[in-house]
Amino acid sequence: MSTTEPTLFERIAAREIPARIVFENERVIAFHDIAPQAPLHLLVTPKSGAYATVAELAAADPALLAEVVIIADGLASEFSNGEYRLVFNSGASAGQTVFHVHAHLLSGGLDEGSLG
Ligand code: DGP
Repeated sequence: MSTTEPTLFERIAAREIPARIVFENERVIAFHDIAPQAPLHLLVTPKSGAYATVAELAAADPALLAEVVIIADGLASEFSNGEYRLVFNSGASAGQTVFHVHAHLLSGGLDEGSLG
């Protein structure tokens, strides 16, 4: 039995912490970022916190990474104009603060100069 504490996003998926959830299936959940950096800013993440970074997820379960990307694409069409930036911060010095892999889906009002 693991004694690892649940991650923040596992706690959101378990409804222990409130969030504006917009999508959920067996393995993936998406919700609004608490501090949006674009008119649409969703976090799309595996429900499991087993993978800290996108590279860990890609190595361990590429199909799940592909599912995250395809779901993000659909949400960009559902909630915005279908065009988006998909960002995975990897490592603290790159701005990662939650070590449970997640895609930032940013859409609307982005231009070439903004990094999201
Ligand atoms: P990153 O810096 O890439 O690890 O992104 C973490 C994101 O998580 C950051 O944009 C803010 C967001 N965030 C942090 N705490 C919460 C929370 O309690 N609820 C929601 N919805 N988002 C959160």
